[in-house]
Amino acid sequence: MNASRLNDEKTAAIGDLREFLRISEAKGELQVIEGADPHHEMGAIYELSLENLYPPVLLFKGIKGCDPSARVIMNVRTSKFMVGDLDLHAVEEYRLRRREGAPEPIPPRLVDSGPVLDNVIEGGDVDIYRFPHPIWHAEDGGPYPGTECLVIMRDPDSEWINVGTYRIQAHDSNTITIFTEPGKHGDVIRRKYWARGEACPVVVCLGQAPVLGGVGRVAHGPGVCELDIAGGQLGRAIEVVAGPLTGIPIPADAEIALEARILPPEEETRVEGPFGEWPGYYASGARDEPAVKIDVIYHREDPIIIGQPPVRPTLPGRHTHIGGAAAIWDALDAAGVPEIRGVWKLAAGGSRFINVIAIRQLHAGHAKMAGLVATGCGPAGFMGRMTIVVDEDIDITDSSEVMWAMATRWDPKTQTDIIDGCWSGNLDPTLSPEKRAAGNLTNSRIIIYAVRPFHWKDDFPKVNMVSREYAEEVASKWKDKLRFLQD
Ligand SMILES: Cc1cc2nc3c(=O)[nH]c(=O)nc-3n(C[C@H](O)[C@H](O)[C@H](O)COP(=O)(O)O)c2cc1C
Ligand SMILES: [Mn+2]
Repeated sequence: MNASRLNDEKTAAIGDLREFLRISEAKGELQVIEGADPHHEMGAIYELSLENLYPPVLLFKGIKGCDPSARVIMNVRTSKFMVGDLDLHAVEEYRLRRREGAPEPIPPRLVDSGPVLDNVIEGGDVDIYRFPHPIWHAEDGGPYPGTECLVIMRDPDSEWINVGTYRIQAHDSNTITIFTEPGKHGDVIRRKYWARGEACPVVVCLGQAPVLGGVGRVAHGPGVCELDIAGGQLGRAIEVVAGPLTGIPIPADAEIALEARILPPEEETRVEGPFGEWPGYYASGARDEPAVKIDVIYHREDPIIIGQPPVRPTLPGRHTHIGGAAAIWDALDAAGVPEIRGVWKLAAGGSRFINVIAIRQLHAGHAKMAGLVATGCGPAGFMGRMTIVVDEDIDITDSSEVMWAMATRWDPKTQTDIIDGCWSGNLDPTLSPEKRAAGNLTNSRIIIYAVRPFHWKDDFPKVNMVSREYAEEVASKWKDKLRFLQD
């Protein structure tokens, strides 16, 4: 298969959920599961699937206790044909695409109708429980129909439409909560309505083209409409219908869309959480969050909800964040730190906690420049924990090599910086109850300089290992005779 064919196929898959499903099946990457229990069992099957680096796309059908036509699709963004290789080369390719410039945004195209409007449920018939609403993890405080969902809002002061992914918990037939961390765009916008004494109109989609989940999770600037970014990525406008009640654009091929109101918190709240989160804990606990009232539900025939609940980052199928590593590398370059040879996020740290920087040291203090910038720059600023700086001979995509560098080149007393008062969030498990209560969402960071100290690096003991070149030479000479060299 040539590259352009692959690109066409990937574009088709990210632009349309049902096309994604068809292509996954054709490629043998689809696993259909019938009769699973939405109460913990679906979550457990999902977690088991993530024991594979490239888990299959899961399609749950005939879900216990649900309408037989309802379906849940999982692993939309982690299948092999969507992801490709996960290595330093992928980080470099990502940076190259960033340098070539993001595709020009294409605003959505308003159309009169679309499959999302095929079924309309309103008034007393509104019932979110008609659709699958799994309880994903054992300690979750309730069902979460919205994980990789879209929360679409209109800024009351401008024409800005924002699309963000924030988790959705169901509380009763027409009440949900939307957990939006302070400062996220959805939070900024809802506060503006509340300040005027109004509820905040909102559209929630529970199943949509994969490209939309892709842009909903990324922080674009305020005023930027994520639908335009998605259009740019696809090379065509996203088709939207105007929400009949709110006027907010709804992707015309969304599987399920809710038109709803986020009530001011003084009017009505519900206890949100706990929820199993991506660092691997239930850290944000249970809090009061504003109640969200559903006025109308629209859905396609046989709707498909996307499920993407968080799981512990130690599972192989929880991929490292290639784009995040690329963004830190770009920030190091922009700050003028020379000779960066690689940036990687160790999988166990999820997308945030452990960043590793490989440098070729040029002068005394060079490793420190790299460590300080990589810790304080924008893409690493939120919820970091460790920055590990290593020499360029370390394969930073291999945790065991990084640990070896720490074990053998790092003197904890003299090659460490600890910095306090850094930006953290509710999901950080190390925040004490006292800090949470005081609203002090900050943590400390460690910078580990696991490099040969510059001023005596030439006297540092030599590495005891056969060189790659000599190993390959010997291997090719002995391959025919030695079975262990033949695989
Ligand atoms: C599956 C998934 C679930 C997420 N859940 C939440 C959430 O519950 N609350 C939140 O504030 N951010 C959540 N995020 C992160 C936001 O989507 C991300 O910060 C995004 O930039 C928000 O959009 P905004 O920048 O327009 O506010 C989640 C991301 C993903 C991929
Ligand atoms: Mn935004």
